[in-house]
This record gives sequence, C-alpha cells and structure tokens, in this order.
Amino acid sequence: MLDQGSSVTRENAQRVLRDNDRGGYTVPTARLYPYQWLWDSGFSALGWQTFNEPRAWEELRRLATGQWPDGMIPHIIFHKVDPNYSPGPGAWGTSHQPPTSGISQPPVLATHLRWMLECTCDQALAEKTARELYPVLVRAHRWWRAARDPERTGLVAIYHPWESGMDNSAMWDTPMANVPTDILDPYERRDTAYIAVDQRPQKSDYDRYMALVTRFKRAGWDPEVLWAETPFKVLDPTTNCVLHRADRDLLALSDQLGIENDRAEIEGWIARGRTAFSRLWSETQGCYVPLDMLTGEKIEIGTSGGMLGFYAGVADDAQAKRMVQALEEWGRAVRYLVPSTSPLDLRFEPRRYWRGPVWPNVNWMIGVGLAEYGFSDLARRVREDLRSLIQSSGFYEYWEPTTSEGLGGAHFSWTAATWLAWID
Ligand code: 2M8
Repeated sequence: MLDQGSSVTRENAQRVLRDNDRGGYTVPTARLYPYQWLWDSGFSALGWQTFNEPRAWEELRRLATGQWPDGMIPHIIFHKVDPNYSPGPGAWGTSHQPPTSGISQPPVLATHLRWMLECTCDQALAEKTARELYPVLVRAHRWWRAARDPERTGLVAIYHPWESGMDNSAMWDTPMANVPTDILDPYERRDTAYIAVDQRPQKSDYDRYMALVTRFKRAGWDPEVLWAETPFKVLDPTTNCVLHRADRDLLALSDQLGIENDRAEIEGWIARGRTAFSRLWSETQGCYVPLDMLTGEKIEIGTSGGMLGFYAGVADDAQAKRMVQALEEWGRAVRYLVPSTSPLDLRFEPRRYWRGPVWPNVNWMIGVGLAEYGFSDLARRVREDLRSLIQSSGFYEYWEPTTSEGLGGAHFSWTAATWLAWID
C-alpha cells in the first residue's frame, strides 16, 4: 500500500520535507520522531538542496546550535518540547540550551557539507555557510578523538546503541547483555503507540537503553567518568566508517576553502584510522564487525553497517572483493539489498527495525562507496532495489527485504531526501 495514497514523484518527495519542516529544522517524521536528529538532518539537508538551497543550509546551521562546548554534536536537539517522544529532555537531564540528548550519532556532516558545496547552484551562499560550519565540524571531529579515543588508537568508541543509529542491531546483543538494569529511572515508551511492536525493539532492549541513559545522567555526563565507567563500550563499524569518510572530506574541504591550520591534525586522524581498521575486519563475515572494548572480543556478525568499508574507502582490493562476494550472497537470499543483518545469519529478523529491514540512508552510503570502488553493477542494484522499494510502498522508514512491505514511520524525511538527491 502506498504511503498516504501519494505516488512517488519529485513533488511528493518535496512535500514530505515541507510537511516535516518545523521552521529551520526537519523532523524525521511527525509524532514518532518530533525533534531534530543528527544524521537524519544531514540527509534531509541533501534533499532540501535539490529545491531550496537556503533551507538546506539552515538545516545544518540549526544542528550547530546544539553543539556542546566540548565539541560534541548531540544526536537529538529538543528545539520545542513534544510529549509524543520519549525519552524527552527531562530524561536526559543535560544542561545545554537548546536542550539536547547526551550522546552523538554517525558524523555524516563533513561529507554532506562537501557534497553540498559540489552540487550548489549558489556558490556565494555555499562558500559563506561552509566557512561558518567548517570550524564547527573540526571541533566535532576533535571531540570524537578526545572523548572517545583518548588512547589514540585510531578508532572511536560508542557508549550507547543509539549512537550507532542502528539501535537494536544484532551487533549489540552480546555487549547489551552485559549492561546492568539495576539503575533505571522509570520510563514510558511512546514508539509502540504508533508502530506495530514486531517492527520495533523489544522491552529488554529499551530497559537497557534507558539504564544507560540513567547511569550517564547520574554521572553528570562527564566525559572522563563515562569513558571509565560505561558498561557499553564498543568500536562500531558504522560510526568509524562514517567518521573516517568524514575526516577525508574535511581535509578536502580545508583545501577547497584554503584553510591550512588543521591540516596536519586531520591527516593524523586519517592515517591512524586507516591502519586501525584491520582490527575490525572479519574474513568470515566478509565485512567489518564491531569490537567490544570491555571484553576485547570481536562480535562476529554481518551487517549493512559492516559494509560501509566501501564508503569509508578503507577496504583493500582483497577485502573489497570479499565484501562484494558476501553482498552477492545476501542478494540471492533476499529480493532487495541491503538487509541490515545478513539474511544468512540466524539473528536476521526481516521486519524488526535494524535487525533485517533495508534502510534508505544506508543503501545510499553503500551504493556511493561501491560506485567509487568501480563495482558499478552492484552499485546499480543497491540503488535500483531502493528505487523499487520506495515505488512499491512510498516514503517509508524501512522495508521488509523480500516482500517490499514498507515498515516503521511513513512520510519519512531521509527517504524523501534519498529520492531527491540520489535516486531520481
Ligand atoms: C531511530 O532511533 C531513535 C533513537 O535515537 C529511536 O528509535 O527513538 C534510529 O533509526 C536512528 O538511526 C534515527 O536517527 C532515529 C530518527 O529517525 O530513529
């Protein structure tokens, strides 16, 4: 069934972004997610740019208003309190104005800023805003290193599954099983008021999500305490691939804008990161996998996040070929690429959120990476599969990878943006 009866056209995709516009920032979808999310907004900006450039830049400028003094860009900015979403600002208990969450999300922004600078039809506005945002992004990348890789290993840690953006991915089953729920403020779930429970995380997941938030809040969100005491500390392939790609784009931006000061520092991040990725490679899975810093164990599972090695540009020839082989196997097991968990894995759940469905923003990143590596047939399949999914059901949040059923929220911003900026 098509989302709200609307056919999939450029005009309707624009309408989704307009409908989700709350005056300078775009919510992922009404009611279910009524705030500004970091990586959603990054993708929305690329969509806006195709028909309203000033509005696209405004999206990123509003994200910058959430940046903490230490450089972190939080994963949610609560511009206007809305009871439809939980956990809201009170549950996070951070002290920033505007109120924000206390964790971050995959840092797509430098890559998107570069994309926007390259696609602009208004060079003067683009350059002016890029100059304003560039230092914001340097501070954000510096924060990842200082707070999340203080030992300078080249890979950054996440403290919460929400930071990966892939909330209930099967990647997190083992490390989440070690998160105690003895400290847990009472909380209420709102998501299942709008979405069928079999498409959302389980209660046991939410207890742990909220136990982590409660614990960090009681630690006053102090980065040093969090580093020392977090019961969830993982090297996530998605976050690290997105950050590595964004480092390379930040360096390119510094060239383009003629800003010399930070070059050596950014080059250092890139060099250390490139070498460190070998720690996350799994020949068995044919992709990158997480590493649990608290146990020292790699988490053996194939996921779409692990396929972002193309996008990061870190896979050597042999690794790239192995990833292609794995993706082709996945593509024979389901109709539509790229399922969020390998369909050959027992933990694959084709309808449940980040445990199986296809996600538009991830297809976009994998497709871009595949094309850059010269795997044009597979890149085309990843894009065309997404086109078919959107055409069959509309601008959904995610899809069942064989039946093409649209799942989760409808009228979804990053789906409309993907359509506008990458597919159409
Ligand atoms: C989902 O995550 C939020 C928590 O951040 C939630 O379920 O409440 C994820 O899909 C995440 O990647 C996304 O940014 C967010 C908003 O679309 O929703």
